Amino acid sequence: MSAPPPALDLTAIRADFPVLCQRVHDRPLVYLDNAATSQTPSAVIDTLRTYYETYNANIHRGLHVLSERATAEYEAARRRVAGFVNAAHAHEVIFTRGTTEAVNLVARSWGDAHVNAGDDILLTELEHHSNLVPWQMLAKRRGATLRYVPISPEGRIDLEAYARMFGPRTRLVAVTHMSNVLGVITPAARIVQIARANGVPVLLDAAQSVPHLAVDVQALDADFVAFSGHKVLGPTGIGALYAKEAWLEAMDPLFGGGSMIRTVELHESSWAGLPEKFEGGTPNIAGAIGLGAAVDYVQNVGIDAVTAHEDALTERALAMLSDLDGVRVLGPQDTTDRGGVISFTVDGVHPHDVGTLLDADGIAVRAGHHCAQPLMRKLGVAATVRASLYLYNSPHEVDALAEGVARAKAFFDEH
Ligand code: 7TS
Repeated sequence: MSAPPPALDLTAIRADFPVLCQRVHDRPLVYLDNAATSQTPSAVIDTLRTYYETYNANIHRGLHVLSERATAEYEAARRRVAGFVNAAHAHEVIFTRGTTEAVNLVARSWGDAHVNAGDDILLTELEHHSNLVPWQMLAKRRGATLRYVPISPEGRIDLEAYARMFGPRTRLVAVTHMSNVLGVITPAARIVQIARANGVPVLLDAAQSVPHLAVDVQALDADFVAFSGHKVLGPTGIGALYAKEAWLEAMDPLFGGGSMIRTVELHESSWAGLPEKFEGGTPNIAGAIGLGAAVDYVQNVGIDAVTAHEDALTERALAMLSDLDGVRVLGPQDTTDRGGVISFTVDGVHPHDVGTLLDADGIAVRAGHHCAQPLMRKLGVAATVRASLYLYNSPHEVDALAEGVARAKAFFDEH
């Protein structure tokens, strides 16, 4: 067994996040909405500032010093992101606006070429709308059918049912790697193995996993992996699609325009090589470079140490919340194959009211359907309160959450 990862130096880490050092409603901010978006360390803010202050320029075209530097930093960021998820080649990482754009890119560029009338696509009942609606749109365009792998009451994928769902017309499996509602971590490697045995490619929605656990795209052997920069300490408006080189080589681009062509004639064009073929137009240069700095930051802390820290906080939160009368935590009740996304309901109190009362205490959570309406229906709830953790959260903040929820419950019991 390898040695456990070192404990995080929370004081030092928190000092790296200027936004955390503020008061909200005259209380210290307790930021527990990391599944929606994460906060930005000074290293990333400084990287963006340096870009705009010293070498803001368009890439892959200028002959001048600024453009050459911007191009070099942009491509270095691609290598950093590729290294972070252990892609075999940097050009297997396509910068996108985020997970949503990455999934849509595959649904269009890959889906339109491979999915036909009568085919089916396997999804699960756990999916975020971003890994559901693009497939509905594809199915409508092509006359295909979506089929959903069932889940257990705590949100575990039924692997036996999954294995039985493959047929001769199954073209793709698209599945989340970590639920943004229940924190369930899906058995991605096993999911891919079973799909591979059936000759079917797999897209992993890694929006919630890449920020919080080691994701090795080669070990997982996934064909497509989508994630967002803003959930992994990076800027908004930047994310990535990892795809195996052979797929990217074979796929047509989604966006036509500058930078993605080799030659353009009046009536036809030929495409540039990878990765430019999929990055038509001026990309989010600053965002990509900022994302490179963000994954560097996470790597310096150590992703296994981040996971261990969040596991400890999750255990504490599960124990404290389950101890409260009338509070029901959804999803797995321990940290086995579970991340720090904790959805719960409070008897007799609407989740939005819990969220509003917590906000008055300076505690930021999300309440609602979390862009997973089919999952909500499956769980038999209209909405939940959701607290989601990251590397800068402290045990003290988990305590503040539990106290805040207890206060909210008591307030509604009295009124
Ligand atoms: N997939 C999952 C599992 C997600 O959690 C999200 C965002 C997305 C896809 C879409 O990512 P985007 O960056 O393209 O928007 N999830 C959430 C959330 O849970 N609350 O706000 C955004």
